[in-house]
Amino acid sequence: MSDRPADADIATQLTRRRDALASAWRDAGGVVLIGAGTPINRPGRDDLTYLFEAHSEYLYLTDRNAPGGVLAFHPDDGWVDFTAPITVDDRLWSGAPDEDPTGPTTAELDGWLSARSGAPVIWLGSPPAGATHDPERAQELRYSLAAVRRRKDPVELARMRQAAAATAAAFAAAVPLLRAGVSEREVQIELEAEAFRHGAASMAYDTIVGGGPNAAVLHFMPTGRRFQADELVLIDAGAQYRGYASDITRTYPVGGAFAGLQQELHGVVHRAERAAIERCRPGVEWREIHRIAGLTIAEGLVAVGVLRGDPDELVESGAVWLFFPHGVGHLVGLGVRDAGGTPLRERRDVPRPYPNLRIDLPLEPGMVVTVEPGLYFVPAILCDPGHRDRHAEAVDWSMVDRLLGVGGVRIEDDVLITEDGAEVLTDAVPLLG
Ligand SMILES: [Mn+2]
Repeated sequence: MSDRPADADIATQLTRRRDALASAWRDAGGVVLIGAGTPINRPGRDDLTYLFEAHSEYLYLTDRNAPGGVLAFHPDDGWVDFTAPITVDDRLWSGAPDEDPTGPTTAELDGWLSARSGAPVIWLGSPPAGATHDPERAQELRYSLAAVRRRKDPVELARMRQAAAATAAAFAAAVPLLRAGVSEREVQIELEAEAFRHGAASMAYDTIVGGGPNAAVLHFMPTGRRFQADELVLIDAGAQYRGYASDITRTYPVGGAFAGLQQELHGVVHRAERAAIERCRPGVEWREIHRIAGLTIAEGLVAVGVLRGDPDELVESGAVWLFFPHGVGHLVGLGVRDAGGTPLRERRDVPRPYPNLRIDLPLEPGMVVTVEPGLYFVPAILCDPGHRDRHAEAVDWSMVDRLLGVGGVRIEDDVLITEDGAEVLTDAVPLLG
């Protein structure tokens, strides 16, 4: 892999990240401990564990993907990085290095804490079992950490570009396989193998490959089902590189060419994605990006004949969300859902106009968001008598009945918010149509 960020860049950014938090936490009123976490046992599988990934808060501040460590902060003493001691078992089973760690180990943590007795302890990251602390204070600190993490630095962006490049190669390998008779699982295998060949450490999430009606299941796990001629195939997959994710969706036609209506539906979603990305720039509210995507889909569905009426009203009434039933995207970076889960306390009173928004805040330079509008024919939604009653006039239900089974279309790219606009990090991924 070329263009790996140099270690010196990582050291510079770790200092910058920790300095930013030291200012925010100067008055935290205690010791902050950030735990890496420990491997989690697989129930009933004896000593097997799930793949270990250090807690994202620990990884962000140490760049160390190893279990057991604790990063400590005290307003007077600054940062102390306690790593896990290396045991004989670690060397026997996992080939841990012969040399002991040069810095402090977690065996010294209790002594360090008792020398600061009286200072309350606040845990972030993954606290050890039985740790006592103040979860409300932790939530306050986590909020400021999430604010720092939202702006991606050059090391993070370099890793995300590597992840995007591996994913682009993976999708390019999948496209020629989309022929009648090939299975979802076969496509998943070849796609992931190509991602690994291009430097992916793992996939950032379970790869989604859905053919035909399965394309209408938002997170469909690939099966042995074989594609039929003229179906749509929805692929949502992303390589992970040094902890950083890409998250990309394309919808392709089996056989390489969209049939008439498929072409129109794909065009609607593509226009919605372009319109949403076009609007991405600092200061714009994320809910506005969501509204524009929904409005463009409403316009497209009116043109196709599925919806009737004024597109703005179809957004207001909720009719369009029957076909676009998820948020337009989320933060992506250190993991496929990056630093976006923390509610924005100061906005508690702002009404949420749309369902399912994973973030609800204005865009800032350095954020990376997914923009992923979709348009689906989901029987569980569209066969609901309540929905059919409520939107009796706005929807051509007989046309919907004919389209059940078509599946759906989603197009998703990862978008970096720049000082004056946006850059699509993932536009090397092949898009047909
Ligand atoms: Mn996504």
